[in-house]
Amino acid sequence: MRVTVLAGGHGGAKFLMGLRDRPDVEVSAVVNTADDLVVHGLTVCPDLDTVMYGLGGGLDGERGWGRIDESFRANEDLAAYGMPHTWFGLGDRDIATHLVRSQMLGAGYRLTDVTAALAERWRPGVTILPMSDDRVETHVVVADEEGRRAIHFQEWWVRHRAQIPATEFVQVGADAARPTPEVLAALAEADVVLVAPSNPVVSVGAILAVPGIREALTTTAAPVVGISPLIAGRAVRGMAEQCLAAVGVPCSAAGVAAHYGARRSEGLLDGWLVAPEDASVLPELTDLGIEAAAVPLLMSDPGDARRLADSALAVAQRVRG
Ligand code: FO1
Repeated sequence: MRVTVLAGGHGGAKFLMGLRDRPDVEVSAVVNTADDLVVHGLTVCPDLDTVMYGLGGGLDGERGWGRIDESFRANEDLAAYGMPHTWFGLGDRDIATHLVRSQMLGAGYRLTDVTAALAERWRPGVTILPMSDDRVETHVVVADEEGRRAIHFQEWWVRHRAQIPATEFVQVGADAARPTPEVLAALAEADVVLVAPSNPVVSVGAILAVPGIREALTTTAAPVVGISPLIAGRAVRGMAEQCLAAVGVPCSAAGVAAHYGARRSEGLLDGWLVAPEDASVLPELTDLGIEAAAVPLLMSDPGDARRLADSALAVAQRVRG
């Protein structure tokens, strides 16, 4: 069974680990690249790397990003030289990934091909597909005593810990970006499409902002089933709550489902998984035309992730009828 997953960083990687281990499933992950940034002349792709390291066994599970057994000596010296942006901590091992990627991009390789080359080493067990080979960057419009301005998502998230209220998220470059042929094929040929429990605004939202992807999702014959990134109104990790508040989407499992919309009303979803704590919203989802189930969503270990993947595929089966 061919399964295509829309995924961001840490939540996406954990969910993909559960799915990958099913022997009957061949997985393609369409991964958000709008968190990407160029720093010290290197192209850094946080979500691609989190998925690659996570599935390849190189991720620092504590931090949820970057490499295990990491050091930050180079970053310390960059700071000693007074270089800007050292608030974005580049690990010494992680820098090797960015050097390989930046050299290949500079030689003219597409990000899709660079990602495949890096994955040769990590053997993630899924095909990792950047949502686009074109540059798309999430910038956050903030307003504080310095006035109203747009800053890169990473500056908002890492430097300011999302503490400056965001009024808008803009995917700079999205209008001119195209989905890769590999992404369009993965969406068209999928038997099932799953939306991982990733940030609905800056991860899944960024993927949907690439012209052509939303259309591919509404026209695919595959059932589209998502997993709520919120449990009882709280994000498991990351900044989904701050992002949803900024775009006026209710911070709830039902709110995110309604935000994505039901396939029957030009939206995305055929199915939606919520946590048992949110089982009370199931009738509301049914009214929206979304097949829903309440199952444990926390992925504390690979067994949890596998059970969640099985539940998502079971809902897809129900949708297919
Ligand atoms: N997150 C942090 O909170 N602090 C950092 O210094 C940091 C550095 C970093 C370097 C490479 C990378 O791939 C990710 C990094 N992240 C850091 C995480 C990053 O902000 C997130 O992975 C996503 O962009 C948001 O999900």
